[in-house]
Amino acid sequence: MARMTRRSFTHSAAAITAAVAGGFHLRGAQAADIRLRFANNLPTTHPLNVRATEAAKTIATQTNGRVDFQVYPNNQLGNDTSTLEQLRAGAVDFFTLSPIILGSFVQSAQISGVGFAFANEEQVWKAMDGALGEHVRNEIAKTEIFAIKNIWDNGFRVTTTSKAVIKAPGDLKGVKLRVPPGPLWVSMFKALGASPASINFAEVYAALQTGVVDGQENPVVLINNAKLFEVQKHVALTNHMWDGFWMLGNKRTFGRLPQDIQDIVRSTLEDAGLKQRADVKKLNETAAAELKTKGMIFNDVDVPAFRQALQSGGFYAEWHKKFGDAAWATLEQFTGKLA
Ligand code: X2X
Repeated sequence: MARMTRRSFTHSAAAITAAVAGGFHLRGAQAADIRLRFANNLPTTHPLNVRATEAAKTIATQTNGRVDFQVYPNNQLGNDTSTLEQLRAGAVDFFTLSPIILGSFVQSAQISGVGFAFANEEQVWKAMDGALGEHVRNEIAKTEIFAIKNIWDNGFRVTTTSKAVIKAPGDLKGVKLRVPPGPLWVSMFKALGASPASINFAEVYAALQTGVVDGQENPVVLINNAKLFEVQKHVALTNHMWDGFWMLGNKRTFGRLPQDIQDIVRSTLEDAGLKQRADVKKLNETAAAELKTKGMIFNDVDVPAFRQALQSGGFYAEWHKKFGDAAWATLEQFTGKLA
């Protein structure tokens, strides 16, 4: 190993100090690597983590090893509430988060989660890859974070319970239903007569297992992947909202990367989002059948009754006012008239 002179030591120490202070984390004594930490709340085997891990390999290859895109699944760096704060502070560099949980910070981001708005995936992607997604990304960009286009997919959310069978809004009366920490969720399930409890996904399995809550709501792919069939019995096919995951980044950290690296990271994550959507779509074809073999009991619901309950409960009027006429019109451009 070459002996280090006092002068060269001073230079190297200054370079390392500057690099670390600048948020670029050097690994060992090799050429300056850039470490980007990506956090999320999903199981390692979920398509989101499979595609993120694949994207990390692509980024490493395309940057000749200069970028180490590190994937931290399953709330390893903290729950959603905590990780959003870490992202804003730059302690985490990327984070996938539901638009509706993001709504606790960027209110207008929740608009893609309005209850019973989208009828199918075709409407969702036209909106999210079109004017509605652009509107939300522009709102997010006014803060210290930004969203990569091509939102990743979670799916249409259905409602599961341990005992109650949910067929119409009246069946939700008094049901202690876990919802993610997002204002729109609480508002919607209160309007439907349930007793919503905001709990981060990291704590959901235990909350269901111990009976702290009676039920929760998530897409069937995630119910299967997160093994919620072990602690839930009934699945009401409410499909009450579509949900996704914005790939969010810290603007300051990303902006300090060389332009060629920014371009590689951005395009790789955009491509990964599209591949992840296709994976979820494929898994959606078999998830319900798999859950039935694991003992879950499915039932259809009276969707018009649910929409009517939101209408008469003032839910649509409340959120139309919160989002504003222009954004609401953009939403209805894709969903049709909601209220
Ligand atoms: O917390 C949930 O239920 C989850 C995993 O679907 C979201 O991130 C919104």
